Amino acid sequence: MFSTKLVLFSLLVAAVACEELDFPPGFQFGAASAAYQVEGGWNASDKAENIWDRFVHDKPHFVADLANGDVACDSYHLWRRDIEMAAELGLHFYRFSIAWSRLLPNGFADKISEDGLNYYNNVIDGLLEKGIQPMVTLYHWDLPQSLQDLGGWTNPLIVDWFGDYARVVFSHFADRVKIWITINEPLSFCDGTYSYGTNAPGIYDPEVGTYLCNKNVLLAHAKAYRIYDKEFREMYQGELTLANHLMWYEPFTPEDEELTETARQYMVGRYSHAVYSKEGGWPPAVEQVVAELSKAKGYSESTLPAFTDEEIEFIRGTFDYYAVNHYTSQLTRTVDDGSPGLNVEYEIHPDWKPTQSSWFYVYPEGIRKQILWLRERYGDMKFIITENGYSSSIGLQDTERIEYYKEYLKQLLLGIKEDGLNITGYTAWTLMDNFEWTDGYNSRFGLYEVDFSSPERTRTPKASAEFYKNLIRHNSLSIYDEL
Ligand code: PSG
Repeated sequence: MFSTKLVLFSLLVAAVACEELDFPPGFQFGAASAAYQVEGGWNASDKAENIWDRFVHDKPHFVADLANGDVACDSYHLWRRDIEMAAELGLHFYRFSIAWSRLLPNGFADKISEDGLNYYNNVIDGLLEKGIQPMVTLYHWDLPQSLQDLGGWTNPLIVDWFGDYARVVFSHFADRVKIWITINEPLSFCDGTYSYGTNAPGIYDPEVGTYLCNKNVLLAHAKAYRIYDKEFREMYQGELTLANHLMWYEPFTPEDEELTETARQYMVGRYSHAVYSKEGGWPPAVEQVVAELSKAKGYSESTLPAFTDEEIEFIRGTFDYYAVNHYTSQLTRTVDDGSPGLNVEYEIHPDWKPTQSSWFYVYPEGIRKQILWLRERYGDMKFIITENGYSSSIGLQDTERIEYYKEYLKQLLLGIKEDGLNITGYTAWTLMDNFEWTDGYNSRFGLYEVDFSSPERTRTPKASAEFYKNLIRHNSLSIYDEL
């Protein structure tokens, strides 16, 4: 009798513990990729050159091992296998991006490539046949070179070029694609290009280029959103937003909190405030930092381009959810040297484990804190994790990657259950090893290994693929661990 009770009690405890590790019913799991990182076929059919094609061919020394994405995973030819992998994992959705210069070889909407259309129709229809929702990114860094030659993201005309491109995409695919990301991680390509010169097209112009790109990206995103609203929403009922790169900044000591918040506004608010905040426009802290920097350079006006009232209204509220790309965190420490601008130093906590990527240390709590910060600043809304994953050089027995996924997913569960965060989906970066930008093929993020030495680009599931598949099947972390 006593022992029966005990057994029943322990079962009950176990069941409750299990439930704690369940994701809400209907939670959506997916995996992501991006056109330039996987497709290859860089000059197949009438596809035109884009800025990454030009960058890797003209400045190969910018990329580790002089690698490039000419062939990459050859998904331009092997898309059937990609869909098979997505189905093997049981993904609810697959996030991929459209290569602008494959669909519109001139960059402009005057000519649409038949082969480009066919390719993306095949991918979309192939996914839907397996019951997998396509989640489509319009722009994942591969601007047509023809548009770069006209000034690219620093030319305000790009707002219309992007709008025209978006309209072509929506009119051909919005009948089947219901979830959209307009632009992926503008911080990475605006700041990456103009502040650091390390992202294609590698033009160093930190005072002017970065902020022009920043402003035009926000307007271009809003343009695509408004076009969807006006011409497509009623018919297709899709959801759109832009995806931001979110590094969590944690104060080194409580005294560092004030400048840490300025750092968050500079790195996250600069690409979020205009869209998600009640008042719109630039975050005041960013206006102040750039004004100070400009003054110190001897300019009589700030190099942060102002928004007109119309522009503020045009951008404000152009979202249906918040797309979270999050990998890592940094500690911020105030350096009181009286110099203009943002006086902080970034550090890594000694307990945070390094990964294969130089910028990337493991701090699982960061993802929960980051999303709580977003909710506090911009209000309660729907969050979808659109990228999260782990980089290593280890092959098929990738236990560290499984550990990473478990820990970060647990933090999301805590955010959902204890903080009431409205997180409805999670996207693993990435379906398969691919061209990791300037890190080439050294940093591997894939659930599937790709053999880049074989012309077949053979894909093999890693241990993490098995983990992810089980997680999705049970909609729970309970089969692995306790909280
Ligand atoms: C994301 C986050 C950081 C740097 C680069 C990225 N960070 O926290 O310092 S790039 C982002 C991108 C995708 C990459 C993936 C991994 O959208 O294309 O392959 O993350 O770097």
